[in-house]
Amino acid sequence: MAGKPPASDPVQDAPEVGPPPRAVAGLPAVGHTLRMAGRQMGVRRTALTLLRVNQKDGFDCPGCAWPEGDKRHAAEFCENGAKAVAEEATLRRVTPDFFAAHPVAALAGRSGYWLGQQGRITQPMYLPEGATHYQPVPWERAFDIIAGELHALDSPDEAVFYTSGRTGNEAAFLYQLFAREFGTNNLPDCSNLCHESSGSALTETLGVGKGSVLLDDLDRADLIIVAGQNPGTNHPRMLTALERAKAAGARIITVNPLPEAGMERFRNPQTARGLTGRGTPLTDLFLQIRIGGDQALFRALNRLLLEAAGEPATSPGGPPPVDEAFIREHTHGFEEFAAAARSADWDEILRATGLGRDGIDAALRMVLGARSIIVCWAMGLTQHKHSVPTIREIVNFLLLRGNIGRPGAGVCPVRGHSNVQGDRTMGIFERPAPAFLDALEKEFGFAPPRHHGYDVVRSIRALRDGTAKVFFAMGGNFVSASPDTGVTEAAMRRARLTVHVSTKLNRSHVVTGARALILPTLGRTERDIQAGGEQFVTVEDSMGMVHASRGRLEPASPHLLSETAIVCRLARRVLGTASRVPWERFEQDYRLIRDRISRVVPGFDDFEAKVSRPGGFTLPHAPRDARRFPTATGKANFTAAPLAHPRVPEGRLLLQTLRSHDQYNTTIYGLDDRYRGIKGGRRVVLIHPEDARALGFPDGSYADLVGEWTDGAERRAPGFRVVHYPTARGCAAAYYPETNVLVPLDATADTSNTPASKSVVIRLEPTPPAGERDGSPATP
Ligand SMILES: Nc1nc2c(c(=O)[nH]1)N[C@H]1C(S)=C(S)[C@@H](COP(=O)(O)OP(=O)(O)OC[C@H]3O[C@@H](n4cnc5c(=O)[nH]c(N)nc54)[C@H](O)[C@@H]3O)O[C@H]1N2
Ligand SMILES: Nc1nc2c(c(=O)[nH]1)N[C@H]1C(S)=C(S)[C@@H](COP(=O)(O)OP(=O)(O)OC[C@H]3O[C@@H](n4cnc5c(=O)[nH]c(N)nc54)[C@H](O)[C@@H]3O)O[C@H]1N2
Ligand SMILES: [Mo]
Repeated sequence: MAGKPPASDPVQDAPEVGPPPRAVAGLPAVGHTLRMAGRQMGVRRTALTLLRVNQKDGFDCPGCAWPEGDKRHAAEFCENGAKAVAEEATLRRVTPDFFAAHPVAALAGRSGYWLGQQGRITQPMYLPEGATHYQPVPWERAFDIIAGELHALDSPDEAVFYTSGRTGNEAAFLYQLFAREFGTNNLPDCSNLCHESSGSALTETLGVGKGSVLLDDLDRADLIIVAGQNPGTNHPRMLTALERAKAAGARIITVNPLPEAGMERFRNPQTARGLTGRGTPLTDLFLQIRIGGDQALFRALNRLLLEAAGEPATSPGGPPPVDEAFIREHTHGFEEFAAAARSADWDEILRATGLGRDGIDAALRMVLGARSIIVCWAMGLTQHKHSVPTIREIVNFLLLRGNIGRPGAGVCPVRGHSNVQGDRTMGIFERPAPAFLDALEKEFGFAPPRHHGYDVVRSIRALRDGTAKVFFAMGGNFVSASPDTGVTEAAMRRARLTVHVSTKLNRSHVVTGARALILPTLGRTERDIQAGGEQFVTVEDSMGMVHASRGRLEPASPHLLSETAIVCRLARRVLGTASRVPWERFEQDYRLIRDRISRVVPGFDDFEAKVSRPGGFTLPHAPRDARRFPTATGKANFTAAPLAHPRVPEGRLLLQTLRSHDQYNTTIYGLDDRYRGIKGGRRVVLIHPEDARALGFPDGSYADLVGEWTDGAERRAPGFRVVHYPTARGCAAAYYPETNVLVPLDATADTSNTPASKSVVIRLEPTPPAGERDGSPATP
């Protein structure tokens, strides 16, 4: 039997705090997983479902975008993948009765955790203007309402079409096709909040905005640098790959302001020894960097490599410090870069990184001894004002030693959502390449708009200013995932209509425009039957591998439509007979969609045949495959940017907003963060004991976090329990989305426009715990 959802909202600011574990995963993780999954779907369904995750004939795990590899275990899942599956395959249901019993205003007072725990949405629901409750609505009427609002707009650019990264390739391709045939490039996506900085930096320097590393490369690497990433929680299957890499001789440098337990010792739950033994130590060198110090660190390494190149004795027997032949043949801009690196100022480097020379020198020795180097990163590098130059500095570092287009080497931005990379490949992008639009035009016979659309931040501004009026979301939780919660919520409330294609209830359903719709859809785990028979969808992982995903479970409700069907019916209703796209046939048979994709998107020729093979296929990647760089210069570009790092005034801290072990972005599975020793609460702020003492906050005291930004507006996240924690000095950490209220809308990364949610300047103000304060705890 599955358990009931929580009746009331738990208190979230009084956790138990203890020491983090000495090793991660192993038996405790397996037990924890089965308990959590069992609560959502009962024992039998848990076993049946979890055995299907990431199998070649099964469904793609909705957890993360880490690739599967060829040798699969019977249970190719990890703790957090299993939780993601359990959330979706839950037996709990949100029915029209639920909506009749709960006014929207009351739901808006609930935490995101409580909303998500209520279960799967079973029917399309409509909130008419001025109504207090959502009411059931037939699908056709829902499409009429959307078409009515879209047709009433003065311009197609007054509509915004958001995508979260779970949408399969087929639905994503049709969704962008629909938006463009309707007439807009307003296709913001979660990538804008996530790896956009990686895409911007890599496109400019290497010509391809994706990683250049395949799973096998990890086995062949001599050195793997993991910077700004917490794989133990967010990409647990990566730990298995790192363990294997170490067994094959690789060394690992971890760069992080927090000592993350997952990178210390790993007990592989797929092996008998891993279940019970002491585990494998992963990190050889831990560089506890200050938040935002990574550009300075890589510049320092680059400076030292250039200096070492002048003294050939530095790496006897090893590869030369600098790969001059590669630089000559394949790169552009070396001189300017080298001048900037050579003049990098040591005082500034040490201030920015918070590291000592000894740590940087130790890293240099490991670099000099390594022929093939991989750098992996995630949100710790992408969500700062200077993220794009930071990632470009990593590219400089790899280019210097010819570490692009060689086995065991390369750039490895580790993506988040399971198909976020595929959605972008399918054309979900507010700034599409002209060649992509040309291909669409040729294939479908209409003229797509050429001017750029809104990304996430620009969409919020447009809604706030009334220049966007209809907001449509293909998945996700835009209101909670976006920065500046106060501003974003007010912007959303100004919309004429907000529409969400969703599996589960979330805050974006209860902070709405004048009218709102919830369109419930099938999840990855569920069978997708159309007029043309049983369908599968395709996805692309973080390493450019494309494969099929087939759900096997009975859908959560007979009223659900697949995302593809929703797009097809919406497009038919909105575009009518003017459209020459065969929407109806696309809905019946997804092979027809793949056929069109094969003719529009490079690398997808012979798509159907290739994706029907077990395990799928790898997309081409010119720098990786042939050291060909499709950049403006036709070469790999070295770049020289001024050195930057966040400035923090006296008495203030630099806050990063990150994930706990029991959440998937805005979906909160539970209130523990086991790998950081925190149990039963999310309103915590982690601060170095010395900093906390200097500011007058003993461990266990309470503080409001108050944002300080140039616009002078007050941004406050009330009531956090202070936890003394060994983070880098001057830095603090607290969970997202509770702290999104502190991230200013205009504080974004240069070039990529990604919110700088890993470097927020805050001060602490003392406050009593929630129970002793006036009013109710601020939980959302
Ligand atoms: N279980 C689970 N899995 C997930 C997700 C989830 O929420 N839950 N989310 C998915 C998504 S969409 C994404 S994008 C990924 C996110 O995966 P991660 O990027 O691992 O997620 P975060 O929790 O944001 O962790 C950021 C890490 O960077 C470090 N860091 C912060 N600032 C800096 C800095 O300036 N420099 C350096 N070197 N390090 C820094 C933090 O201490 C932390 O270890 O995970 C995906 N997988
Ligand atoms: N402060 C701060 N903010 C951040 C971040 C941070 O580190 N700090 N990280 C950013 C990052 S990396 C990301 S990727 C974004 C995430 O932003 P989003 O992708 O918008 O948010 P999610 O929480 O992943 O979306 C969860 C919702 O997706 C819906 N859903 C789940 N599965 C499906 C499905 O199969 N189909 C459909 N249609 N809907 C489904 C459910 O209704 C669920 O409530 O948040 C960003 N925001
Ligand atoms: Mo993400």
